[in-house]
Amino acid sequence: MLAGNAALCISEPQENTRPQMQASLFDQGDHPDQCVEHVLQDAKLLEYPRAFNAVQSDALFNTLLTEIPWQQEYLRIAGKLRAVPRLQCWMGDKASLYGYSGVRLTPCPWNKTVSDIHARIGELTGKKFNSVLINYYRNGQDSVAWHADDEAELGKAAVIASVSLGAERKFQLKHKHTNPPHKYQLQLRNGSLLLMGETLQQNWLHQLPKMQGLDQARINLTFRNIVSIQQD
Ligand SMILES: O=C(O)CCC(=O)C(=O)O
Ligand SMILES: [Mn+2]
Repeated sequence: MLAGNAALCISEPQENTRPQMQASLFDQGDHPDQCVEHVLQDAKLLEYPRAFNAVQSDALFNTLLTEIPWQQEYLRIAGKLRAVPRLQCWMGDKASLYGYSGVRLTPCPWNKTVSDIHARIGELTGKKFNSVLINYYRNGQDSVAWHADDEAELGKAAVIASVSLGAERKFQLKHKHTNPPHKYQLQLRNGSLLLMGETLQQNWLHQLPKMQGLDQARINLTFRNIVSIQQD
């Protein structure tokens, strides 16, 4: 069962967070600040379909592919080490240690390209983040299983901004507390930004399923705010 639908709203750019240099770099194309609301039970989910235009998105994808120090993480499942089905990099402020499912991630320092993407997201949403998990899906065999980003480090009402570059993939959501669970699905397109609001992680799970036959790659950046920063 599908729960929810998309309604159109045009957002105003956040003038106070718009640096001049970023404006000239990113303000191109039709309605680059357009915002769509996906109406979901118990959660806010906004999409900026053209946060980056095609030329910008392709350039960002190619730059990140070579610049990011991609890591292969492993999970211990039933006593066996299994490779996480994607490559990753945790980037952010020095003290923003983060982990999930037993994997501990130490941040690498902000890189210029990622900082530019961060600035564009601030311009669109008015929000700031102190870290980002970057995922590299090499092809349709790479994926993320059902989960919620509800780790204690993210606080009780985590807002997460998720940028998609490269191959288009399906994003699925499943309500945690309805039976049978309400489900929702959308396409994550090249250059789009998805803003997962305060109550989404508490009430919904999400996944990026495998996609048979896809041989193109995708990079995803989920900007997060670590609230329980560890002191040196
Ligand atoms: O790749 C995506 O769009 C989602 C990634 C994700 O959910 C995560 O890294 O927590
Ligand atoms: Mn997630």
